[in-house]
Amino acid sequence: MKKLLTGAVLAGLMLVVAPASNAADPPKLLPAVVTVHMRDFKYDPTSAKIHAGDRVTFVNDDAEPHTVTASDKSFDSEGLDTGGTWQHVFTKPGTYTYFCELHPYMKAVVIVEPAVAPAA
Ligand SMILES: [Cu+2]
Repeated sequence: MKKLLTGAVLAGLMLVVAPASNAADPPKLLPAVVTVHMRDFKYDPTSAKIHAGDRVTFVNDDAEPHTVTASDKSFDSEGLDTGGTWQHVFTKPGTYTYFCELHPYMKAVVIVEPAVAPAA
């Protein structure tokens, strides 16, 4: 009788423990690596959503030079020739609109949300 009870308790524990351990898996926060291309006089994508601390790489695929210039001048790639790349780490949450100084009709935005969890 005692043995049966122990087995039943153990089985019950395992049922409880198994789903709990799955639920306890922490969401993995990979550092986002977002790339924005400059192509055909447009930024692609025109809207990128990231988290604070993420880095964005800008790549000029056009035959013309472009810049990545913040509307508030908080960052500026200066001229990027064909194939040129520039990276920027967005440390503060906010909405950052930017444009090309050479072609001001080129506009896009990076939306920086607060970091979800501290990196372990
Ligand atoms: Cu341009």
